Amino acid sequence: MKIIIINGPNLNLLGKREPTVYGSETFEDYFNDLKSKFPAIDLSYYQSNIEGELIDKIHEVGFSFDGIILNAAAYTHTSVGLGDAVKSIETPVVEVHISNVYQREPFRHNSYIAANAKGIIVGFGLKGYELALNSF
Ligand code: CA2
Repeated sequence: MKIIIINGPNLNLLGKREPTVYGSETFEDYFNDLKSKFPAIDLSYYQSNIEGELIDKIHEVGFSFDGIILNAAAYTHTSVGLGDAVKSIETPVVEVHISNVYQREPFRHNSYIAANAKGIIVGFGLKGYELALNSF
């Protein structure tokens, strides 16, 4: 089974800034642990701060992979283009957010991804990615 985790803008700072909101573990460390927990899954990881690069990656994997775990970060709340990309592909997408966006500012309550996602996991910290992986 081929699954990719796609992270959006600023998530490259995980573990390096704002530990009270996003925790103190880097995503690279978390990802390596996750890979060793799921040796049977061909798990890859992509991060970009650039909206068009995220769209290109969704197009690239969206007809051949078995699943996409997508944390589009702030673009979740702003990007019609990412929402359209998720709608246009065949691979199921699970939307993940580390924080509980519904406990935060109202602008984080809207998602352009959610309507076309297979499911949504919010507020469980980095563990949300593992929960998403278990859903495929
Ligand atoms: O909770 C999430 O996973 C979010 O997708 C994170 C986004 C935020 O804009 C969404 O509303 C919810 C922000 C990612 C920023 O990541 C940082 C990590 C460490 C330090 C600073 C930013």
